[in-house]
Amino acid sequence: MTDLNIHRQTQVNQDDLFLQDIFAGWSAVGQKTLPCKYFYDEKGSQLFDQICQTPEYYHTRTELAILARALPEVAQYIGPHADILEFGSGAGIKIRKLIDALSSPRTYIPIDISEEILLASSAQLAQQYPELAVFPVVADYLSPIQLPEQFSHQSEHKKLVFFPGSTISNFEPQAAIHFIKHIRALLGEGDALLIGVDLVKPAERILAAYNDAQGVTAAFNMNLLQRIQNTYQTDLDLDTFCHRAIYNVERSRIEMHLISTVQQDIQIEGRRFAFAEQESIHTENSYKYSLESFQLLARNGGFDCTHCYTDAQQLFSVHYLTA
Ligand code: AVI
Repeated sequence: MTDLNIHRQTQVNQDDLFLQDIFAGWSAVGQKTLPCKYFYDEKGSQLFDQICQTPEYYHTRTELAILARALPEVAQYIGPHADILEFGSGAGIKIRKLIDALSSPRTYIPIDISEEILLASSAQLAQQYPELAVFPVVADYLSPIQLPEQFSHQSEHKKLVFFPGSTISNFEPQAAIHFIKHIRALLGEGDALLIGVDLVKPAERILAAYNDAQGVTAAFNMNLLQRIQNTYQTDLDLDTFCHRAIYNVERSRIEMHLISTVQQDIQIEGRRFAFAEQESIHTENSYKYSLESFQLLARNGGFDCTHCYTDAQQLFSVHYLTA
């Protein structure tokens, strides 16, 4: 296997963090919650890849088609020998398209919390692109991160942050601005952020994408409970929950919930939590933006909206934002 220069920044045990978040999210007065970042264990990451291939989930196919058109232009704007940083690197199909389009990119810094998947995909990339220096960073990118020096302000090379897949949709709008500001702070003038953003559209189309006929999204949502069952001492019974995705029109967001189909008490590691029949655990928000509302957000985050690409049906968008 290719030698990789790996940066690890996960001091806190993920199982301990997850347990703390379950306790906090289930003992709150009112709506119970679980953070969506816990979807992505090994099984969850596989299920997410399957979601991306369902006929209803238009996001991935559409973004890839937009990228095919946009990337030759992006390569012109950013120029040769760029340093690329990617948040939440995943399966690696889109990054290959970007690397292939750019002229002799210098470094690639993928940041992901799932160490196994990150290291496997980084090793493959390093082998496939021997000229590219790959520096994987194992970290939760929602926490402050110390980046490898190759991505420092001093470098005379242009920097490009790649954040595809509309992961920004899973941030609350204020947190999204905060995160975009954080990205801006990593960049110097003329550097850029290339980001994919899902667009507002008729509710039926969006609802279908989160209630696919094969039930993959349901399995993805239910896997959070499976992860609890696999990790902790619990009497949790998966058969007493079901998946629900609703579209909240006022807030332009899909909400995913896990619904308790019975009244019950659930015990986890010695703590009990009461559920009423039909009570929900809110597991994810996925915000849908108009081109204008996202561009406003990007400007509030300190970027110029230099170029914007969409498909003919305006299902999805890719923005080239300049620092
Ligand atoms: C990763 N993220 C942009 C996906 C979304 O569409 O919000 C996660 C997802 N949840 C259900 N299906 C896909």
